[in-house]
Amino acid sequence: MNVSLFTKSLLKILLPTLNRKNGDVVMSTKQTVIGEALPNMPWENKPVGYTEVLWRYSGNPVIDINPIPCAQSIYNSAVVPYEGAFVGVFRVDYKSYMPFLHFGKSQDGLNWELEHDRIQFISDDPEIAEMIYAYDPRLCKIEEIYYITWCNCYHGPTIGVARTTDFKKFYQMENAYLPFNRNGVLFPRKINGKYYMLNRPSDNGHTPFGDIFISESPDMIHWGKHRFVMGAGGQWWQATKIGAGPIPIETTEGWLMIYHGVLNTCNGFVYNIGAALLDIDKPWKVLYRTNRYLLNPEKLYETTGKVPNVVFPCAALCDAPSGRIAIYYGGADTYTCIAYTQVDELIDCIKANSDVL
Ligand code: BMA
Repeated sequence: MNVSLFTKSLLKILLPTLNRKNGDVVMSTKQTVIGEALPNMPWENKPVGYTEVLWRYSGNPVIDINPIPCAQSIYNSAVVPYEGAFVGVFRVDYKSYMPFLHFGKSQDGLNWELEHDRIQFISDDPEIAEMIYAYDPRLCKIEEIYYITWCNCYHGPTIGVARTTDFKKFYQMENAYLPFNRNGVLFPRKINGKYYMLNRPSDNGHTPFGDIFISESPDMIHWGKHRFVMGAGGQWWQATKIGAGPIPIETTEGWLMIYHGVLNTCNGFVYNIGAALLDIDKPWKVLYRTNRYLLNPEKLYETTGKVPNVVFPCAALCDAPSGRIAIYYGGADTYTCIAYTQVDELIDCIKANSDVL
């Protein structure tokens, strides 16, 4: 029996546990998320009468426009639990509109203390270290190391990779791919002894196409065995391009991958949020995939800003026992926002509204 099957069986036997569904504590015979408890993560119950499976934090946006002196906006950013609180790597668009990465910390995941200077990555190779722009970071803890992946400029956009253990020194590694590529999203553990990263080959501009692929690595430096995961197409909300969002969440039903899907209209792109379940041991195999969006731009902080009509998820916090999930997403390329969901409700919704293309 492999490790993940063993973990699944063990969880099924050992739990009942306490589940908090929509805020009410209920006895449950299963825990769907395979992960750690995070009882201090941001949370708000679903508003009474609200029927959608993702609901917005009532205090959105959590980071408003002109947040620190150098910045026009902070959005599409990455957050993880760290030493009993939360830390983040943030996409900061300067008043030149050039984006760079800044570190931030927070006691509650809502109120952020943001560094005014950008992260200075340490690298032995000046060619790799040259920082022209950096955006859309993801943060992933694998075996006590925190990896940052982001859209990095190396003769065009590709996936930059760095690691840290203390959020003080950040070591930049090799770029994962040749240009052009975006949305590099690591899995939070090795699978069959290898690292895996979702990614989205693209072009040098506002790419009018894009499918999700997965790549394998023995060492986080050399990436290969590229496999197709899923493509744009089908329903219009995801017909133009798609890209992985937060670090996938391990569940007894597969890897929960929250992603963005893009509609092309006569007035430009519209970015929405959907979700899929991927096979635990062969994550390039899609088990279920939403045929409708789960969140679309409709609030002012999503429809009005630098780029109107964008909701773009890059991080998620999860409390495994209760299945609570907080998704951090960018609104209108201007604001940092949060939406909440509960894992069992979300998985039921994915399964009930699925078309695997
Ligand atoms: C994508 C990326 C994101 C951005 C989105 C909408 O191509 O550049 O950073 O949020 O476009 O503008």
